[in-house]
Amino acid sequence: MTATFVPSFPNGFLWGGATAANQIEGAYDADGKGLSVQDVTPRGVAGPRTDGPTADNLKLGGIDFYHRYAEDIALFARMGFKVFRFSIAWSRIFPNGDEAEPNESGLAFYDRVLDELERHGIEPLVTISHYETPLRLAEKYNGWADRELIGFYEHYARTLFQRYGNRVRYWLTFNEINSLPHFPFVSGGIATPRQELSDQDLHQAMHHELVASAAATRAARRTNPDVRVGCMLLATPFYPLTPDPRDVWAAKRAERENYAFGDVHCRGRYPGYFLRGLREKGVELDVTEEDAALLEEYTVDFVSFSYYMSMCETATQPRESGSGNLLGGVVNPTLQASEWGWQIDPVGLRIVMNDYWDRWGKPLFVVENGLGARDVLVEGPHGPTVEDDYRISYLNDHLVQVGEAIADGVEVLGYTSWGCIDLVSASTAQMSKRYGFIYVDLNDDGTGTLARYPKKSFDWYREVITTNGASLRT
Ligand code: BGP
Repeated sequence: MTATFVPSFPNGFLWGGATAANQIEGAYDADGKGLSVQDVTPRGVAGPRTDGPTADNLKLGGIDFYHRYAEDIALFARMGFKVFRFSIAWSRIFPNGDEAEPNESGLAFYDRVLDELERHGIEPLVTISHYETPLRLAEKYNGWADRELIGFYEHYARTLFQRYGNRVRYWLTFNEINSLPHFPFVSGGIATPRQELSDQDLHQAMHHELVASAAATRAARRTNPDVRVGCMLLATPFYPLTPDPRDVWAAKRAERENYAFGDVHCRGRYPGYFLRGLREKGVELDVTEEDAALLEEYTVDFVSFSYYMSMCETATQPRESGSGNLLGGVVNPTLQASEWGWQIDPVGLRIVMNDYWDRWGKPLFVVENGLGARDVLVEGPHGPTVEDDYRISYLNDHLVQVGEAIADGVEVLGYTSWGCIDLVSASTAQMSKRYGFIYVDLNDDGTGTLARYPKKSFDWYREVITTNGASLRT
């Protein structure tokens, strides 16, 4: 008989929640902010681009964190958050991206956010670039396709480390860096439409981001040797659809497209399978001696990732494509899916954590995980609330698997649930795709009071944090 598994989280485990500037802040032009690529993609990552901000662009509204951050952080503190992940909007600090001097009002906003976090004893976890390349860099340079972006990003990152380096210990360089090949505009500020983008330019852009990440890591260590810099990957385990070895290989290949980014971040050089792919595509990467030295020397301190779902791959069967978090794949017939078709697979989280740990041996940080669902506001004993048992069950089951991975010997720094307060969806720009412990009264059409209401999961998560995971149901 197998004993019941009891998850045990280490002391000091960083429990918390995650957000991104473009999905929560609003105030798209306040205090000197420039436009970012998000401000012209009102329909989400995969939607069409507009020429400029439009009145019905929800991303411009966010949930008004720009003005309500104190209230929101106080709610996070009530749940007992140890850590809060947010991103800094690059175009608040450098409105065009290529200026020499930063915008002081933009810097001051994040000082205020950090003050508030400090007051509540919440550790900040900052993403330097979360799908928020300044629009000017896309228009003038074609984004990361241009080597010049490395210098602009390094200057931006150094400005952040100099200003906040004593207050922020954990930094992430690029959100879901491996989404670049799938959404080059939002992920890499590349204005050339995906269908017209050459393999050469795409891979060169990838290389520039990886070098920029290493350059930022160097700048961070020089500014304050105590900071920890991590990469951020979109994690999707791929399973073979059948035991046919050709399907097993198809799954491995799909997974390696993602691993390549982590391999460079963690090992400091391009893996052989990736170089073979470049040769076969006729791509000749421009890698300078300085690039190679930077990549080699400044590998990351930890690996962070988002995890929502797994996918299948096949080389032998008809493909039934599943919708998913930016990367496509084949539907797994054994799994249920969310209302948006994302397949729910808690065990996949344990698999990915073990794979990453075995492969790179770096501490992991789960910085995104959660369930996007349509919530219904009901009247509760203490005011409006949401009976979101489905979300509790999703998070519980995934956290149990984090516990399993820890028991397997994986070193894990913390867990930040995605969209800890309802925010605008990255892929669809909907407000009705909600992830939060806190309901925000805002509708897809932009109407609503913006009032905040704790959901049932709010109390559930507070209990999980208070008991350091002991309250989870196995
Ligand atoms: C990730 C992004 C986030 C976030 C999340 C959920 O890809 O890093 O910004 O939004 O997915 O996706 P969505 O908002 O599309 O439901």
